[in-house]
Amino acid sequence: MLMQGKQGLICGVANKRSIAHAIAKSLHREGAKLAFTYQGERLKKNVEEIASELGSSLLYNCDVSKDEDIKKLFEDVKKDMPYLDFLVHAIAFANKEDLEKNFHTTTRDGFKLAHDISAYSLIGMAREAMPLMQEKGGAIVTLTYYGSEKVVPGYNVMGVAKASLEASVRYLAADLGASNIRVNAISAGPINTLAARGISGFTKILEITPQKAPLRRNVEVDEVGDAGLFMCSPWSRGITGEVLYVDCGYNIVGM
Ligand code: 0WD
Repeated sequence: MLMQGKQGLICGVANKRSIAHAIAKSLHREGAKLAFTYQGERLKKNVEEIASELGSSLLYNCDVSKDEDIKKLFEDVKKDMPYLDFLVHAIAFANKEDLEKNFHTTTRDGFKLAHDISAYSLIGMAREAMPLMQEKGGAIVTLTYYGSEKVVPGYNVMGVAKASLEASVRYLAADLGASNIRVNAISAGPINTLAARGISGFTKILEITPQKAPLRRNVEVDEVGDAGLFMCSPWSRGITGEVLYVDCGYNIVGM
């Protein structure tokens, strides 16, 4: 019961396959109290069901592309939870065509959208979460992918947005460290989720990874869940500004 007496907010559950769901399950298993966001009515029912299975009825609507939604989210959270020990940010989005065509055809609007939702949202959320974490300290965890460092066909603008997200993790960690708030990213190997299916050639990524990864397999979502738990827990209390790879070792291989 590593997380007994700890409470936090999970953002980015779309359905049972979501990485955010796996992290929530691991946190729940260790006794954490959870609250969830959902993105609009489209996903409310899914998130409601998942929350209830994990003993939670704390749900908040939040579209992270809207400043007012982020502000209201943390005002509402504060009424239910006067402090937060952790915040899980598992949110990303890019236009489908930007994940299908050649990277050089990315439009200004597509570039802005991917960065706004996939990278800026972490900054906006961290800023609003800060007052709820300042007193006791806290942990913020986001999700990234190897396509931020190396070219992965089809990942395109999302790779550039993830590079921005990882840099934001470091700058946020430097700012928030004085308040004992840690900010880290988990770089997960490919997992078959709703978001992943939007990437053209994702099936190929799932095929190629086990051929090269030292563990000779793809990562399982529950393994990312447990790494998320670790990053939210006191066991990682000396770690901030870091990217932790949970990818069966794929990132260390040169050829
Ligand atoms: O292989 C993978 N699945 C990997 C995912 C490998 C490495 C990293 N990741 C990252 C993703 O880039 C993302 O940051 O993990 C994070 C979680 O993604 P996921 O679990 O793979 O995908 P999914 O279950 O689809 O959850 C992402 C959710 C959205 O779902 P959909 O598919 O409906 O877009 O992000 C949320 C939404 O729930 N989201 C938003 N939430 C609030 N406001 C917004 C928004 N504007 N846009 C997307």
